[in-house]
Amino acid sequence: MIINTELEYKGNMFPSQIASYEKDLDTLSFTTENGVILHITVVRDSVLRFRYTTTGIFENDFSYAITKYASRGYNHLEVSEEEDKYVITTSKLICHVFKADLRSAIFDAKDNSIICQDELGFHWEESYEFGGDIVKMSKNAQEGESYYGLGDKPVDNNLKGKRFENWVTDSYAYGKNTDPIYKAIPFYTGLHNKKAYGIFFDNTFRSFFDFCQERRNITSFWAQGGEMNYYFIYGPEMSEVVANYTDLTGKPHELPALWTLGYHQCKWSYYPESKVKEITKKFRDLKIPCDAIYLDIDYMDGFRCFTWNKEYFPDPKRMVQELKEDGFKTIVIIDPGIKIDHDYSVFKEGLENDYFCKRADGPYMKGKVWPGECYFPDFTNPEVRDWWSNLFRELVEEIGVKGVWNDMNEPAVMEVPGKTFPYDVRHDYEGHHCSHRKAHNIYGMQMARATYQGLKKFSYPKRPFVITRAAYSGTQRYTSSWTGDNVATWEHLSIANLQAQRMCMSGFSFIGSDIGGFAEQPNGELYARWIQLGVFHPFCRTHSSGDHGDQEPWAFGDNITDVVRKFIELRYQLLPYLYTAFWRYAEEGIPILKSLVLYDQHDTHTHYRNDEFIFGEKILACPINEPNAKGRRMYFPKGEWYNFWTDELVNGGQELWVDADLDSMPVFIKAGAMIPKYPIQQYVGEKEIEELILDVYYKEGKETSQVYEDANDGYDYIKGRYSLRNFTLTGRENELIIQQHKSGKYTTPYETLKLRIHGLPFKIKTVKIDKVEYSFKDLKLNGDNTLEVHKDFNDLHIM
Ligand code: MIG
Repeated sequence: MIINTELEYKGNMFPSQIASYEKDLDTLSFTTENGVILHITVVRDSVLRFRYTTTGIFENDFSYAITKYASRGYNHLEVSEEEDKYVITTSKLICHVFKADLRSAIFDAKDNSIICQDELGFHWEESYEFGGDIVKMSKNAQEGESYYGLGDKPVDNNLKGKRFENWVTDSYAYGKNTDPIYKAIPFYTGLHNKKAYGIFFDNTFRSFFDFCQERRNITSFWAQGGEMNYYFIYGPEMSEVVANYTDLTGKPHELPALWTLGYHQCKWSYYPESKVKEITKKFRDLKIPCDAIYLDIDYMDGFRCFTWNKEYFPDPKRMVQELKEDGFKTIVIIDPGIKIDHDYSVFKEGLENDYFCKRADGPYMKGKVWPGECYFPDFTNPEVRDWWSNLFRELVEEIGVKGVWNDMNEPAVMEVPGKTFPYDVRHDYEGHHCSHRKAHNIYGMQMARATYQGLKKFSYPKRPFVITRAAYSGTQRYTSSWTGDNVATWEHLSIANLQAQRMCMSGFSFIGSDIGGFAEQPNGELYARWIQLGVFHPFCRTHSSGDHGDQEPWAFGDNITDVVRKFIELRYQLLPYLYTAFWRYAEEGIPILKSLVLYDQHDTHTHYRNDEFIFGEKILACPINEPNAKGRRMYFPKGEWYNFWTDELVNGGQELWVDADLDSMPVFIKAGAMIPKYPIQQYVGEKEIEELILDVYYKEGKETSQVYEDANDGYDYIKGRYSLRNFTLTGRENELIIQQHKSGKYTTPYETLKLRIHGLPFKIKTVKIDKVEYSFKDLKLNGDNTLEVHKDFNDLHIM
């Protein structure tokens, strides 16, 4: 715990006896004799908000994290008073609030089992240096409890036994267990007795979580200022906890354009224009699919944002247009630091309008970044965000740039202790003026938000695309993200896997790592293994610092190029599958990657697994994390799984060896799944899709699958112009039934579904499509059980 060593030491203070209780609609208010107030708001039957003040009044209620679209409302709320406590009952939860000391305990309303219980509960320490309180909470860990989440922490999935800090930090070449790094997502899921709940501590000050490290049976969290303000989210399924957290903090405001789910190539830096063209041409010559090419800071004139180095890029508009004709979308980097230069229009505008951050006593916040000495826009001011968003007009509307990459937005400052702004810097914070202590963790989020606003405006009627390095809870509404400056080592390959899974279980699914590693150079084997993992991440981009050598798919010899091509091609084939998973995420908050614990928390074997994960709903993947491997052991969750490469059927609930030479990787398909595929394209939209392939994996029993499609970009889907196919597969000993229920007003360009049936245990004799029977002879059936059916069929019986 934090000990206040400044001045007078008063130590921890605690709420005393409850003196009064009031109920105002959905909010219950408890006041103690020593003036502490607790507000419990019933957000939903399974979501309670706890908010404490020690001063008798609450500050303005404002949060950057909580979305205005969050669902609210409950079915049942009852409060009763007993001798020693108040009892709050919803349809999902029972919450006790003890009269003696304001502590609380939460139970499952179904079976009265304990879910989460205060130990000391809320307590605080006065902050002599800054005013206000250091706010603290401690809870009892339940027997066998495990913990998950917290954003981008580069640690094993289960957080038990560790302590963490949330303070957004530029962390070049971080390693396993480095903490904190780029993101602050103060949300975790606790799991015990097969039941999961979540806690989102919505406090943007520097905060800490201790999962039974300091004391074996105690979990605590605290922050250096602000309010004790947290949401308790009940499952009991972990997937529900994550979905409810994502509902609170927001789903992506729109689906990403399909091309953004293709492969991206990046380096620090590709310049001049001829180099960019050489790279893009090579992709097409070698037939390696690629949709996006990146320009890092060297495209600018002296690192001035929104300018071009005309020597390297004499005619950006022409170049971007030519790249576009070849299927490449151009993405450029934009940093927050604005060069102090009185001849530079962005600087002048910022200065004239008073848009830059200032120190406590008035001078501008001056810091050194790539352009030299800079000032920094205060993105927590809505007027500044508007201004910033309009700066993208030329880049996006005129020049045709399709995406913007926000870097250094922690904010990173060079050559100073702490590598960021000092605490005293002032921020608008939507009119709730504050210091950098409070605004630091959301600065990058607000920059990405302002960028998003610009991209959205000027890309219209197409969808915006933004990438950010720094993030706080809720940033997923506006942007994708990458995991920052990793290193080309085998350990970092497994860190990338952990970080992507962890971000997904923290509500932020549009995530990927710098494939191959940013710092240093991978050998061909490491690069190939990393590509294999990367094609199963929602955001798929190779990036490197460049000064250690080339890192393009062809940089490691023909053998490696072939492996890389094979896996990027697989990514493009799986695009409708990934897009469907993204739609599920954007609609319902279901993470795109599911760690095994999130997939099946009832199987305790999953609680400590790190490497295996589910991609979308039906694909089990596990990277090879070691050099010279011919395969590996991995755990299979319960159920039946088909080896993707051989169709061999594996029974789950056990650990098994899987062969995987360098050109392969352990990938399995859940029995009963129907996996949609497109043909291989060199970029999204290269080909008209003439048929949808559905790989159908036989199972005895029932399984449902979905395929979501739309125009791949634009906003028509919001008006109902999408196509959703809901399939139910039912397998019996000598019959396979597939039913389709279709919804949405989008007409897909193809007419045919090509079903390729795997693992069918019988020989096909007859097929009935919508009650019409076809004998074996009439069918366009070839030896491998491939069947072409009209896309609108309702009911298919294979006998
Ligand atoms: O101080 O723009 O994480 O992806 O290539 C380094 C140069 C600044 C850090 C980013 C990295 C990017 C690099 N940037």
